[in-house]
Amino acid sequence: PKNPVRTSDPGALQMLKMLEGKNIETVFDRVVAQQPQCTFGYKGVCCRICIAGPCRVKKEDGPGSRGICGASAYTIVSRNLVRLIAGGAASHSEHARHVLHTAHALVEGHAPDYEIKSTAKLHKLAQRLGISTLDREDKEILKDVVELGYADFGRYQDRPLAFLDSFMTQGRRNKFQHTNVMPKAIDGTVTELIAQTAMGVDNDPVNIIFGGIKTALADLAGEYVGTTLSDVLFGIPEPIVSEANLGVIDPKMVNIAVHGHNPVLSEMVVAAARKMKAEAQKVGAEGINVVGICCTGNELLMREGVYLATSSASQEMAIMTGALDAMVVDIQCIYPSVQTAAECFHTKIITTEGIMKTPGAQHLAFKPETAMEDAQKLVTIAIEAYKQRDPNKISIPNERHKLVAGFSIEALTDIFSKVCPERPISVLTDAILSGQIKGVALMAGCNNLKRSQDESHIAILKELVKNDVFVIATGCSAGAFAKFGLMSPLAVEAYAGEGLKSFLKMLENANPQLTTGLPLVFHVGSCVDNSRASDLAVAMADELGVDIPKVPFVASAPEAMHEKAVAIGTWCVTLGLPTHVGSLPPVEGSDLVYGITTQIAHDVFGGNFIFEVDPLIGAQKLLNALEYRTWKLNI
Ligand code: BF8
Ligand code: SF4
Repeated sequence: PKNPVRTSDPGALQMLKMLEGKNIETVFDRVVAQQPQCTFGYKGVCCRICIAGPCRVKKEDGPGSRGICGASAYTIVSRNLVRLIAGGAASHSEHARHVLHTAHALVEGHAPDYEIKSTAKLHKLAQRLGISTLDREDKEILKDVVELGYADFGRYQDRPLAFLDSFMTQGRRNKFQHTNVMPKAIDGTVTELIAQTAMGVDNDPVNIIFGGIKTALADLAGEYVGTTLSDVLFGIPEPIVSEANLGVIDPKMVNIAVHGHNPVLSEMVVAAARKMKAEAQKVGAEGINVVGICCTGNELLMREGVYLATSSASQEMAIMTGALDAMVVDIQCIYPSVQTAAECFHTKIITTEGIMKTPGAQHLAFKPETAMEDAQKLVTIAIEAYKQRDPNKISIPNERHKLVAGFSIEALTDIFSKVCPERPISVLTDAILSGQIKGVALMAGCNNLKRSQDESHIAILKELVKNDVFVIATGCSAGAFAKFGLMSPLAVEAYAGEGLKSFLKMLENANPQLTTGLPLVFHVGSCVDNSRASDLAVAMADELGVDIPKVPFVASAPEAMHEKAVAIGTWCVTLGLPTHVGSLPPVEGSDLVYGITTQIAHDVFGGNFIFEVDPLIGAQKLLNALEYRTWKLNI
């Protein structure tokens, strides 16, 4: 490897070392080959919205300061920015739509392999949405929930999105109405934003950004659909012990990685693998080892305790162990390069969704109607591939760490309720008001190789917990902590400040039923499960009797990369959270747009972006924001 310094993940580092001298290309080579990156694109001042372009803002003033149509820097930067949000919202809602279709097939009797796993979640969800549960069959209730979900995707009437409105504080509902950003439909809002930002339409940066904010809220609604219905179908996560990093790939087993996002597929692969152990043994393996990558890995880790092999930037490394027999992918964050990497080994890449194919990879269209049959076919492909393994090519990093995951808000509330059954969330808010802990931080988002993989996630986490912040994590940020051994009770002693330590100890003492200690950082799920973080912020606001902008709650995406992360960051700000981003989005080309996202947003919504690439300074800014909010609450 030419550039091992681009990762700090101990498993990936070991893998790169093992690859030395073998002519295998990785993302760490390609990121270097892309340097220097185009500064126009970097600052957001390259417009390719119509084919008169590309137009670039080249000068401070005169004709060169505008595009051919006359669009100025603020128009170009804001349009580009909000189109990222549209991409993110489209992605999350595509995922959610798929979960919804599966639930629909279930109620229609066409998906015999799925069930309503959590009646409790179904009833809770229905009550939130105003759907009657009294004397009704679960399937009838689910039918109404699904219909409301579908209506949320395609509504034309003027009423707020149910999967957003029902989950918010009254203060946020009013705010969204007054500022005209309450979406009425998910699909319609995404489409409207694309239309709004087409050539020759909106060129007012404030109006464009408000369109982006509305779309980010539609994104949050999609996340709510995804999380809540996944809980109904697959269960509400509960504390669970597992392990993470490349060392979970077991040379004695048939190894199948599930990679992507959607539990609708990956849950079935796990179920099929559990049934097919004997088939694997027939080819000489000890059994079948399903491991997760990226967010579908997080979904399975949370609900099934499935090992997390790795996260976004090191996804190719799982193949390079030489012991991965198949990688089953669905949608999002799957590098096109996984197929190229697989061609150097025996690994089979199998795509499963109509909108996600890869030249050279096998495609098996996965359908809810034939889910178990499809999943068994996928497992069979892996078992067959196992026979083709080349023992000389196997090199698995000796790196795996124990962890505790599974902290849905229901699970956290349950833990708090052992201290105070009447008002569980007051356990958290009282600890903040008394100064025992400093507030709550959501750590989320991707890897972005503008910095060394995982380095910023780890640096910020350490800084926050040292200063007694209660940290929850999702997505590849959670993946980073898991891979580094920081999501374990053992890490508490080493890294938590005294206040956080005593708070966790108090919770453990009140919860003797827990078979494991509490971790340093609480895994709340995949990226769609950032909706769980929204739930926690809302619950804290309600407990404190204030709106979210007053709650000592911050968010950070230290290595944001995907369009989805831009959408999430934007709704975090709109909910009223100070939101740190450690990889600069393309906004520097317009002082006005930069100012709107970092300052004006605060005046309107009470939250704001904090763009800071230095992780320690970023962490300090988050701590300052928490301290300020707690001080205000206490006066
Ligand atoms: O949805 S954190 S790199 S895997 S986008 Fe992707 Fe980013 Fe990872 Fe999950 Ni989220
Ligand atoms: Fe150029 Fe305007 Fe077309 Fe953008 S929309 S590419 S600025 S002419």
